[in-house]
Amino acid sequence: MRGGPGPRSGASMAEIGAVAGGAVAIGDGLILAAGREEDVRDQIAGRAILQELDAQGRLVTPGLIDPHTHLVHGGSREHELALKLRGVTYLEILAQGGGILSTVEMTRAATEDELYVKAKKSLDTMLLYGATTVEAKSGYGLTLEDELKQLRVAKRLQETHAVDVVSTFMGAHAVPTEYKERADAYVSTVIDTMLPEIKRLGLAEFCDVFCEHGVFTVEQSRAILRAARTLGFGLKIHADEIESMGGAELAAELGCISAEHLLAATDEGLNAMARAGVVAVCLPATSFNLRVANHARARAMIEMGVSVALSTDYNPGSSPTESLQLVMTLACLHLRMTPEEVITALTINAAHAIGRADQIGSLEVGKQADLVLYHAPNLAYLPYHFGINHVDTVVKKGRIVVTDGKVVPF
Ligand code: IZC
Ligand code: ZN
Repeated sequence: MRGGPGPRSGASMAEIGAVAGGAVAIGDGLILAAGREEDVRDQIAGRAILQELDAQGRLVTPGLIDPHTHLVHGGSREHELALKLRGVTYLEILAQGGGILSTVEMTRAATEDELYVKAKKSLDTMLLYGATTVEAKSGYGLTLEDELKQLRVAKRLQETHAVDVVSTFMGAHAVPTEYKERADAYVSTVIDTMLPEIKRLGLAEFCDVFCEHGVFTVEQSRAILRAARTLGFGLKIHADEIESMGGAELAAELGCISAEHLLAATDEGLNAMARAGVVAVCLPATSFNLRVANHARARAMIEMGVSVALSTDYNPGSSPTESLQLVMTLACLHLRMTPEEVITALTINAAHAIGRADQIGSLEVGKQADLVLYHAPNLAYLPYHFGINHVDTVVKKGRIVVTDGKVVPF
């Protein structure tokens, strides 16, 4: 699969460059050659081969990329299931002080080590299901110290885990209880205190905001993201998930690298995103789990020229799953994406959504040797045979990190 200069959109999302009888040669953690086996062998003729892994004709893809997760958090929220079945909505639970705010309480109460152990377990699961790079947001601390605690855990995971962790500051995830009815004052704290300190410590590459009715307005989101941009953060935005409020338009206006959810985005907003090159990160496991009637309009997005990526949105509330393979199935069935579009969305387009397309997301010479080998004969088999794990082997930076479906200690 070729990366090209920008994220894939339109018909090119389905052009994956699959090679039957392909091979990949790896050296120093990077791809030396990729393509038909005879050609690859020709290109590396004369070099010593230290190890060969025979895929036996089965499916190999680039390492999957999960560009939107709330990886580091305390506790869980299974009690919300009964509320949901009684018809209480996600935003109603939040307005009652539950939802994100209950995870904030559990995250504040947890030690850094406890958060690390819990997040590491999830990261192991993500890896077992084929993810080799994962974005991780803060946003369950909502004080400088508690946000730093989450971000330090993400940094420690990046240093100690085979999966690469890309860090995003999301102090504007909810208005904390102590700022109830004083959202503007909290926005000022995020801008004046949190963003500069996180920048100074180099603990996050991106800044994200939950722009939604009852959470942060378009004006508040704009103020935070502009301040973040001035400090040099890349920008992301949870936009138009539940109600249409101009989040997609704002993402285009500010030149965000990605906009997330977008179920209620307008045609004008999506067209503006296409023109501005903002990647749409669709999260079908979330709409499935929230039991909402509509899903992100991925087909319309692709036709409009918006580059679509996919992600788990792994979090303890709206999407408690680490499985990108489940996301593949839901993207086909609910978003009506083809398996080819889905793999593009989880590799090269996901890489663009986190600013890593020069290093990962395709099997091209010079990129990191991140690969997944599946117990599957072809690509369509993955979303088709759903609810189980097809991964056999994962290679990260040229090293075997999952073998026989088990994590190899780092
Ligand atoms: O904990 O509910 N949507 N943030 C925005 C979330 C879901 C995470 C959560
Ligand atoms: Zn999210």
